[in-house]
Amino acid sequence: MSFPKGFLWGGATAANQLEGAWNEDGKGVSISDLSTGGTATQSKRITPHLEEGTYYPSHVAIDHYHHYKEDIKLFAEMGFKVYRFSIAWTRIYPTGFEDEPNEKGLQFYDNLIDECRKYNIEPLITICHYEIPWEIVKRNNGFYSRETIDLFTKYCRTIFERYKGKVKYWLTFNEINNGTNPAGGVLACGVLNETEKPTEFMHPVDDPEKRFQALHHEFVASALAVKMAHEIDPNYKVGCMQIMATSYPLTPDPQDQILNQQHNRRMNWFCSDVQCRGAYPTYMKRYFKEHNITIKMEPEDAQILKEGPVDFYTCSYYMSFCQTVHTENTKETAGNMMGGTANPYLKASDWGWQIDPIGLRYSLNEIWDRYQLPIMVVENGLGAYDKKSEDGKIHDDYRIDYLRQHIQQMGEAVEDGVDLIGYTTWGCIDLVSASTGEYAKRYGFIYVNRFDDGTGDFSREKKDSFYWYKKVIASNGEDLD
Ligand code: BGP
Repeated sequence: MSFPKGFLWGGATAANQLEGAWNEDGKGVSISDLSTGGTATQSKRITPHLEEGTYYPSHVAIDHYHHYKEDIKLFAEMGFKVYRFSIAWTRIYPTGFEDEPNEKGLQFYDNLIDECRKYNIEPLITICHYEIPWEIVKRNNGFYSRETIDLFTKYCRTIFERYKGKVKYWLTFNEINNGTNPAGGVLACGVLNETEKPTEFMHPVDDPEKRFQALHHEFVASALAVKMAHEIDPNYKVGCMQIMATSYPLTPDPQDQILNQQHNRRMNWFCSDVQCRGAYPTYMKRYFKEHNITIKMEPEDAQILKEGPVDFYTCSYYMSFCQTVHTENTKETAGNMMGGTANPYLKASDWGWQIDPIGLRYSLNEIWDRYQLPIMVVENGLGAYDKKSEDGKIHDDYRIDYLRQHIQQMGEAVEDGVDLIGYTTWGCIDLVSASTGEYAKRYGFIYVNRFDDGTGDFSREKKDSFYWYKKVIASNGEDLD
């Protein structure tokens, strides 16, 4: 299996899950800073105010803000060609409403980018990764208000101008299509219909019309950002970022095919169709009609979408589900902020996400056939309980197995003709889980001594997967042993 020359191997993180320093150097409060810890069975909560004595994992996370040099050095040692991270909007515009950006926040990302450049690591920057400023959530219900488009494009202009010449790849909204689900709508769109009392993250007060209206504003904001980026620097490439929640019909019953097609259209294709093709797909008309959803659009919106399609497609990929009308003997399975019918041919991770490497090959082919745009897999990995062995080391052969099988299937997709240009594994260094707010769910090649009871000295250690991934990168994906 051979990957194209110049293939971008690397890892991915998000500011709120690793930086910590939540109120340092002028940073404001984001929705994630008001998210408590949780577990797979106990939903994390979003609280309207900081509760005394409550634990908020983003506040310290893995303290990357003060360890970034050490962390980037370790990424460089593995041979990373690319590092995907996000900028915390609240470091640049603390509430989102200021006229002038926060210089100290801008400086932090200057330093981070320079550190990557020092090792020839290409930065891949997510502009908005579940980190909408809390003031925007409170005052505007996130992207539900049209005003938030301007707040977002102001932020984009600031960072596009500031980092010109040092960055090539940008992603507008992380997992934008998560906004088609209730919990995802909170994180991806900042739509929180109840801000006076705590919200159980997995069970928010949901208003689908508001979520889809917010998504519309994100589409417009994203298209404006793409156009602006190209005007500021013609070398900029701007991508979309989707959750690829691969889904199969459980049985050959034609009813299952239709159910699955409808599910896929809403979940996996709607947002990328708008962002890659520059227009709403016709199939959503019926969905909106049947769900009593009316989206307010301004006359200029269609033209804005048309003028701002993305340059490349990216997605996260962790697991797959099935769809069926025959629910009598089926089991439900957990997944990335959503659930579905379990596939009897697949095994699940410790958190119940069904592991499906072939689904990655299948989906990459589907994406390529649909858009003919370069593709990057910008999240993939295994969240697992890592335990130190008697020799004091983490022998994470289960993680290596997971990644090996997914890389093999990406290789198959490349052979199939897919224009795959990069791969960044999720949580290349242990960090806080997005869905459950835990440290215990670890993804990294690098172990971080920090635990859910608040103990740990933040020291970093290499796991077995660290040395393995280094070989994978050095051999451009040929040595997977
Ligand atoms: C994606 C998010 C990431 C990340 C990952 C793993 O949905 O973009 O932020 O955390 O999933 O999910 P979790 O952290 O819940 O295991």
